[in-house]
Amino acid sequence: MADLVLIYPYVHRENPRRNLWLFPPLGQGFIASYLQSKGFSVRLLDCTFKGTDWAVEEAMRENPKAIGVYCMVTMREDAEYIGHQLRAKLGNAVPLIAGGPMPSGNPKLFLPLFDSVMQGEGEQVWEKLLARLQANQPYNNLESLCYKDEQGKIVQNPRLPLMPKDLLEQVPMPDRSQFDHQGYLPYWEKHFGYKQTTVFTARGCPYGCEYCDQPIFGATYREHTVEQVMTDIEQALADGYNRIWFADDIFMLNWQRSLKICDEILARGLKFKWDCLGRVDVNPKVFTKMAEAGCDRIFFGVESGSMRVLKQMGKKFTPEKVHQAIHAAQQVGIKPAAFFQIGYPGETTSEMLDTLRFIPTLPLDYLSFTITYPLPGTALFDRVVAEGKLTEAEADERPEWKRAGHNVLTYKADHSQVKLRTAIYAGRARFLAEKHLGVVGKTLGPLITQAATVTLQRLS
Ligand code: B12
Ligand code: SF4
Repeated sequence: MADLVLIYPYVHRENPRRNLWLFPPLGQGFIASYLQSKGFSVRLLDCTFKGTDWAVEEAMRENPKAIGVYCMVTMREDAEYIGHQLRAKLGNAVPLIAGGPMPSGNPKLFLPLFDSVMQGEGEQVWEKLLARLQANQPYNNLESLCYKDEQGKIVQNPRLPLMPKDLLEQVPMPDRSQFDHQGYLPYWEKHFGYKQTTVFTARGCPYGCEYCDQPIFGATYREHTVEQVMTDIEQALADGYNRIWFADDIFMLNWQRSLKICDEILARGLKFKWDCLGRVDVNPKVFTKMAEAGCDRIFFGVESGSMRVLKQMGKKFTPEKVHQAIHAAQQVGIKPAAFFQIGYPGETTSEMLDTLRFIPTLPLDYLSFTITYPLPGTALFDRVVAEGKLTEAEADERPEWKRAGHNVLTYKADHSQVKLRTAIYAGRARFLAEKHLGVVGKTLGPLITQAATVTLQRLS
């Protein structure tokens, strides 16, 4: 019997041939280890390979004092399904609490199906909530909780401040013993030929890009110590993984610290490859040491090849900077990867084409395209609402992003979904042709962009 059951409602239902990055729920792992260090028992239920009905059954079997369900934008339907099933079986006997990025940013969507929404960082709030339940005291007046009162009015308590630096530097790293290694290890081996898992070394990002959702940490940045990070890496390797994905928003934000982590990986003789997310405006000298310490790939959030669009996004870098960083990474043997968006509100056809022409000038190993999705809680969402391209009610009713990479248009854009998808297919087609077809690909590439130029100019 566990005091708390935490459910991660992602279910892997994709075409089995698609290679998706599937990772265990790190946030719940952090909550579990923190609460366990305070004497509470926690059971994590990850639906990825086992499904939602299994999680509901297991949650019932645990007979817990509370049940928490995580949610982010792609998981709303499954989180709600789990909420309905638990409510039907348990009535009001056990508090059901929703949390994670989506409930934190838009709590009303989860009320009253859930008794309460916990906004932001979970560790300390759960500690207080479980203590209240143990003492048979009401918990809804706790900071960070949001609920519907008896009149049906939403009450949103102020948020508990984020964990102070000294506490964050002492919290135990995620409880990996509860992750579903039997699901993840063979999945990764089969789909990628290596076994990768995530490690989280620092919380948040101080930049405030217009489209970026920061519902948990806001525009703040706090680090775990190098010692904490190394302990966690060593645990992940001991669990059987041989590749790490540093899941921080930007792994090289404090590049002196990134170098210390690299030094420590080398000093301990740890041999594994790793990936991370990065910005292009980092000191390129860092790449050399990162490569030495096993960095295989950096994912850069490049987003656009148009200076005007980059400025509108608030990226604070130029296409030239993108060039410099991506070439510098490639020169030391790191595979540069990049994320791009198409259909950014206000983007013209000519700016879309700037992106399509910019990409082939970069020595990229991997390319991802997304149709821009204005997430509630972002400045972009507010702009799109102010411009009359989306109403809040429409946004609430539209959990269209049912899976990663869904690429559906979710607001009244200046261009049709067909046009945006055509741009994406053209960008991908040229990238793949040039990457895999040698001289033939180099000849085909410009023809693909030419054809796309004519087509995009014709499509509305
Ligand atoms: C690493 C990462 C990924 C990885 C791995 C995801 C994974 N399963 O681990 C990959 C690359 C696969 C990925 C993919 C996507 N991601 Co992502 N990802 C992240 C990132 C950078 C870190 C996640 C993480 O490990 N955080 C660390 C832990 C400590 O934080 P946490 O999980 O939030 O947990 C804390 C709280 O949320 C809370 N909490 C956690 N669980 C629970 C449960 C309950 C019940 C409660 C009460 C509280 C609670 O307490 C925790 C500890 O304090 C976040 C941004 C971020 N900084 O968090 C984006 C983020 C979560 N991703 C996001 C998005 C949009 C996506 C994609 C849809 C992108 C796309 N275009 O396809 C896909 C969807 C994938 C899917 N499975 O459906 C958004 C979600 C926005 C939203 N409102 O839902 C975020 C916030 C990024 C952003 N800035 O927009 N992602
Ligand atoms: S998009 Fe990247 S750089 Fe911009 S605020 Fe989000 S995490 Fe930070």
